[in-house]
Amino acid sequence: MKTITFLTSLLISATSFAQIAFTSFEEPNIVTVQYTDLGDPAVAHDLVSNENESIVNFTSTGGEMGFNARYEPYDVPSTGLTDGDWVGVVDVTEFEVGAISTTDGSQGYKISDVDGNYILEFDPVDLTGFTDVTLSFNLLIKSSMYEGNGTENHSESDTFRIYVKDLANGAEYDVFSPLGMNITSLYLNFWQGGEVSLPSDITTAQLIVHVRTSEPEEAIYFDDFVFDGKATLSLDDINIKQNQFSVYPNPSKDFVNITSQISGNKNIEIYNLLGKRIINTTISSDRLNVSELISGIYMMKITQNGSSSTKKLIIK
Ligand SMILES: [Ca+2]
Ligand SMILES: [Ca+2]
Ligand SMILES: [Ca+2]
Ligand SMILES: [Ca+2]
Repeated sequence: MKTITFLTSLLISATSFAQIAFTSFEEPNIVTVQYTDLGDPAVAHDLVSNENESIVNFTSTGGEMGFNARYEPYDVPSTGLTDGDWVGVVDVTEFEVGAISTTDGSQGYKISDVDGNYILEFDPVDLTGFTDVTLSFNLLIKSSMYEGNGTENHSESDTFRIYVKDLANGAEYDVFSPLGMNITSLYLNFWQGGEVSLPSDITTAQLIVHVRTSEPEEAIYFDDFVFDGKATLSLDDINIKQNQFSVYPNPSKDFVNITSQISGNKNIEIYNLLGKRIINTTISSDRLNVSELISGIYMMKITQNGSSSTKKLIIK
């Protein structure tokens, strides 16, 4: 019985298409209370999920991708999300969407009335060992009242962009980008699906959604993000290859994210170019505070579960 299982897995792994990462926004809890940002709308900041309000951030538990939301003000700051807005994970069957049959499940993500810029960043996706990677999605653009062509940072220049960032070099690839267009011309008011192929040289991809809107009826919904690809190795070999660490942003300034494909504490040692150890710490999350480091080049040794890797870290 064991032998058969082994052979089967070998055959499947030879050229199989596999789902690499996905979210349908079905795992986060639903709270049908508007989100109110308690931060300063005049300055850019990470958004924090508030108790008993619509969820804007989600930590992955191994199934759907996690995501974190940020806010950036207009050039001349407005109220942002401090006035209470429908943003975050919503039950689309309870909202004014309709035509949900093309989406999966009942939940999606809604962004409206930002009065500034809303940037939703998803967990990095390791594409090592995959080729022919595609990203598919569903979206709905409500209202036909959007103003401007999205090229300026104010309330009469609404925009909505989905893109993938290559975390190894910062390159950005548009998935859905109306740059220079009035998004009224893209007004859908019903769910519409899309799929794009990603460049073959991306190893660590981050999905990002950017929305700039200024009215409650200027609402964007999206759902069903799926990274698919062709596995070039056995899934076991991919797991081994992916058990490396991603470090970003790099160059970095106040903090650096150190991610790996396995969970557990990571020991981080940072040395300057003279070989002097400046930092020696253990982190349980991905984020390391490096604000005490002065500008320059450092070597960072990351150890997790007995395996180590050394990477160059540049501090701006
Ligand atoms: Ca869904
Ligand atoms: Ca608002
Ligand atoms: Ca507007
Ligand atoms: Ca508003």
